[in-house]
Amino acid sequence: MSTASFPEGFEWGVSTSAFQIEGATNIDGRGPSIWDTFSVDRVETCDHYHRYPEDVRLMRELDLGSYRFSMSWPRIFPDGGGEPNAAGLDFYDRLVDELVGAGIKPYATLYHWDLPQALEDRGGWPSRDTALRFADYAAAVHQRLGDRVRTWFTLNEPWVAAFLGHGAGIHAPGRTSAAEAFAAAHHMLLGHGLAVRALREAGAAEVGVVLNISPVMTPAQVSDPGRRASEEDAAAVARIDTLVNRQFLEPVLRGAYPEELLPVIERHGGLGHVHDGDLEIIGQPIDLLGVNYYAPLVVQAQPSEPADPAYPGSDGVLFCTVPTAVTAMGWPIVPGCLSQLLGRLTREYPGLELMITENGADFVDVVTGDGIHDVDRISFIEEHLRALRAALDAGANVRGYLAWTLLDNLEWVDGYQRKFGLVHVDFATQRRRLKDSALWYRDVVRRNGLAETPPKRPTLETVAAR
Ligand code: PNW
Repeated sequence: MSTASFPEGFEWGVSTSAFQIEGATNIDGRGPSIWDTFSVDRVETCDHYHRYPEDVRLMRELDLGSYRFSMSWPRIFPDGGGEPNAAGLDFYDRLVDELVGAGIKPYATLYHWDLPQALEDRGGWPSRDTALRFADYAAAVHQRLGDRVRTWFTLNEPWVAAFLGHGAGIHAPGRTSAAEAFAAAHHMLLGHGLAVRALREAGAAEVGVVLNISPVMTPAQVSDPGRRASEEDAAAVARIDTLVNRQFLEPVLRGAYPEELLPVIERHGGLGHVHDGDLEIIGQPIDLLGVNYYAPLVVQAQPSEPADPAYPGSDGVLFCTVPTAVTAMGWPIVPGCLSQLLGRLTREYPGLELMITENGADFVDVVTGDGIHDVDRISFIEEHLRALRAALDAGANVRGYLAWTLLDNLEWVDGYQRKFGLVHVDFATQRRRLKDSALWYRDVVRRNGLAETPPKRPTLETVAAR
């Protein structure tokens, strides 16, 4: 096999999430979510709720074989419980039919951060009851869609939802308590485990979870991964790795919290929310781990540094910026980290099947009459696909790659300024236009791999000449 081609049957697609694209927040019985409450921006976004046939056609046009979308819990349970809202289920029924009709394999995510506000009002994720309600929700949607959706992801990026939402307070629901963040994380994990059980009992073919895995390293290791860190820096790296990665990987894949995390939770509200038997539920076998990778976390020891509220117990750790290329959001671009992290998962959890469920970048696109020129996005994805190819060579078992994302959309607190789409959306008219990256990605999909020689990065003159 040439270095640029991918294994036969490798899956190519895109990911999206309900709150970021659907709009239509007030119709067909949908209740408010914590993001409707928290968002300062308008939430109509891409109106995918009404335009899904066009969006599925776009995916078809790009020859994509797989699509990960999320379901809006408050469409199905507007009040958090009781009987499911049939009109909400109908929407996903239509969407799944449209996908299957187009030959696109659906991957459903049950929770991409839009908790029903009604459940937040009853305590939200810091309350154990939310985990039980999550399992009921999983069973209800499976009952309606399980004949066509084979693969179910429970949670998307529980670290972000728990710690940015309850620790740092920069995501919904905007709480700022380390104790609540750890309790929320545990109840999300418990909800995952209970949902896995419910889905298996209902006969689901495959079940998994999606984690944001950020390789953690010192500034020197960004350009020289083999570089040895000082003892202090290595300890700083390990602490952050435990909070972001191992806090979720270890319970799900080994049924236990990392030993070194327990005293940290103990110091922030205690372990009272962890009941006997919880870790057995959380650690039930899964079929597939979804990996979202954007950027590494770069840290070093700095004794005077106070803890960052997104990382309780991180006092003495400095988060660093490094002189690498960055995306418009300022996230460092380090494609090699993708190979590194796939290698690590393969080594530490042998036999685990992986899927890249998000990878992509926001850039300022050049929008002209003749097209949308996003060379930076093409280079970003191209370089990450080369890193993924290297990881496959080294033995990682990766089923597919889903780019983030199909459409420019509502990027959470950053609103509409951030552009992650392969497809440009004019929010005034809802007109969709394929960007250069979409056309380039279609070639990758058709070829099942990259061109032997990377496309020459266009210079300013060649962009202007087009
Ligand atoms: C992911 N961080 O979010 C989400 O799954 C998407 O919904 C989102 O649009 C995409 O990445 C781009 O941001 C993240 O601060 C948000 O570490 C924040 C972080 C990581 C991922």
